[in-house]
Amino acid sequence: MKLWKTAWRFLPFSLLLLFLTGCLGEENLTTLDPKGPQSAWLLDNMLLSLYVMALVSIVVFAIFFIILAKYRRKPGDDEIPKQVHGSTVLEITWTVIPIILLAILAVPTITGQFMLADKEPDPEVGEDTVYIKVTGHQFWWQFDYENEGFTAGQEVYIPVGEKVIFELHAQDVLHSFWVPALGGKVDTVPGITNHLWLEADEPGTYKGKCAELCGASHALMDFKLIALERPEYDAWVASMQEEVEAPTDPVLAQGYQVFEENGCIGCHAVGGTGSAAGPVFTNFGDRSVIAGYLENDAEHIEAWIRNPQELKQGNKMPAFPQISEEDMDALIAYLQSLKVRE
Ligand code: HEC
Ligand SMILES: [Cu+2]
Repeated sequence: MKLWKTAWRFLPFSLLLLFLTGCLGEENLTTLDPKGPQSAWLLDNMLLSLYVMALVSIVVFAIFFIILAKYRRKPGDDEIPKQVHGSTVLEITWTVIPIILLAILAVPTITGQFMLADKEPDPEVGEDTVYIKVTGHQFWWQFDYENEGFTAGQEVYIPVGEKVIFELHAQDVLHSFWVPALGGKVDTVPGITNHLWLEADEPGTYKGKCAELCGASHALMDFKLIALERPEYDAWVASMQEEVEAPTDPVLAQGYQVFEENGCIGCHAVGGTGSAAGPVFTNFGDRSVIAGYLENDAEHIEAWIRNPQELKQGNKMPAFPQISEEDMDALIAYLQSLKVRE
């Protein structure tokens, strides 16, 4: 009876867990539907251990219940049954079986570790292998394409079907770079360079998350990984490399002026290289979300600029409540005009 009482107490938690599993399906944020060789390997390896564990449990519990039923003490049983303590056959059997099971788990796990940690260029792509320097900031992501000479923010683009190598850094505190549909998570650590490679089997937008508690807005430190076919990817790179000219349209020109006069440009570079204190805006208009999670529309951009702390506690952007309505509209139009894709 006591056991049932305890079990009841856990019911709300179990239901809560069941409810939370709903979050896993959101926007590719699941490890159970792999979209690349890394994540496919991780899932296979996880299932292998699950099967081995299930097999062990089934066999052990079956023997347990059989023995419980068959050798139960019955009325009239006065003698102690035959004792098997010290049986060589049994001892050898239950030592050898686990060794075999562990070997079944160890061989693929160890070879897999080398495969996952490999940071050699893609053998088929060779010199064209894409290297991306990732920097985690409280609470946004910077992506430097150093060989190509430009920087992107919040959204990282890669070519499909190629091993892409990420060099991981952190600007301030520990973060963790994680694109569940494509691979495992690797921490970004201040002062230490970590590596990770990912490959996407099909074009698409994959959601990424910071997976290391890094401050008040850790939960909102999301990003997107966008995988494009090689020609499209090359076109994207070429547009990111282009010089960005000051706009000539009067409204956009006004917006650009507001952008300069308020010092936005000091933290948000447009075109060119070099890291800035905030996300680069060269392709701001292409982003599906801003600040990691807000829809990229006029309403949210304005709310963000006027009071970023309310939307993302503890982030490093100051508030600009003083910008006039007219200037704000021009500023937003200017930001939305910054596009490199159709
Ligand atoms: C002191 C540096 C700084 C200044 C000045 C600054 N920002 Fe920011 N801004 C940031 C940082 C840091 C973030 C990233 C916040 C986060 O997501 O944690 C950001 C994020 C943003 C975003 C969301 C970007 C995205 O790609 O997700 C917008 C839009 C933005 N800023 C607009 C502006 C505008 C417009 C101005 C000028 C009126 C401005 N910022 C001035 C630092 C700054
Ligand atoms: Cu983080």
